[in-house]
Amino acid sequence: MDLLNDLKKIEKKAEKELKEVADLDKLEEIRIKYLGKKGKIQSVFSQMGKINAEQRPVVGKEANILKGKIENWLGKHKEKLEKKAAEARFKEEKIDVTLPGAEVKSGREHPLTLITEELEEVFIGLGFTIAEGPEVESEYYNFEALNIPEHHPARDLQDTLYIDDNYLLRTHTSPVQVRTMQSQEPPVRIIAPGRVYRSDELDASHSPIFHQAEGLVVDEDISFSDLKGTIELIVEALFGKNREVRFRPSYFPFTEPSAEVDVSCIVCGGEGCPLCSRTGWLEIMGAGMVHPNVLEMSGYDKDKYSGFAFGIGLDRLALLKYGIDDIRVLYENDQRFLHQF
Ligand code: 2NM
Repeated sequence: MDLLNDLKKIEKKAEKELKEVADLDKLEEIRIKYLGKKGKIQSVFSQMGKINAEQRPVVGKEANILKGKIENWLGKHKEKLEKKAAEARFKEEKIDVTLPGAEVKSGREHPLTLITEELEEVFIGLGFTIAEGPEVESEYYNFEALNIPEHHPARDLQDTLYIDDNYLLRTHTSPVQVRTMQSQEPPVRIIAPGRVYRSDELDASHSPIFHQAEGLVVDEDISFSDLKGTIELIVEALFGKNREVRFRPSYFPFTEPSAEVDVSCIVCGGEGCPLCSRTGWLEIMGAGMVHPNVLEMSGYDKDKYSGFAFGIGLDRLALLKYGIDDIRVLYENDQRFLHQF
């Protein structure tokens, strides 16, 4: 048994193996192999009992020296490998701060939202309140309470989208006005914007879903001149000071008298052009004095109170205002269109 010779062999082998180590896991393996509790150095110490007494301190000293050497090598290697690993990581994680940032796309308000909010602002300025109501309505609120008789064509399946025998998708926002009259006494000054539905095929000028804002004013001594004054203010706020307004006699079951309201063409100013079909006028709303039957059915005293009401189509208004010629773009949500607003 020559433990000194064993130590020399161990040293050579350890030195060779350490040179070949490429990663930290392998390094730990080697540490255990040489310096561990069952390692090669320990095995030399374990065999000391078998050699003669004078040899023991010499072997012990050499074994301790080798142990220190291997520890030292391991430490140096560890440092080197850690540095290499860090460098590789830095290279991988390198950030080019000169690259352009990722674009954060923001949404826009829909043109119909813009028009609705603009209109609401104008009416709030005139002392109106915004009123809302259900889109699924009963026949009573959508037709009967509005003086639309049983066999009126508007009630026809051809024009109205029915849910069942009693319920339908509201064809105008007037039911909101009726609900308001039922729930509060005059004075009433409300505007009801919202979605409405008709059984129409989709084309450039029709959509089965469209948008309306209907206004209602009820108080003592409300006259047609109040209606005219209010509408002139609205037209000025929406289209500017230079527009003419005209009222043409018309008919609605829920108002008497009734009128269509035209504004001088926003493109030609009245000369005549393709937008106004060469008439010089654009029809922008319907209006009238609330029919006494409607006031009465909502529980108002028709001899004490009178009122006016009007309805504006918001889709057409948006098309006019933004110079668009096809209603469908309002419902397709094409980002290239929406991002222009
Ligand atoms: C219009 C035209 C004229 C209208 C009437 C009422 C109510 F509920 F007070 F009777 N609300 N809206 C009305 C009047 C609507 O739309 C073209």
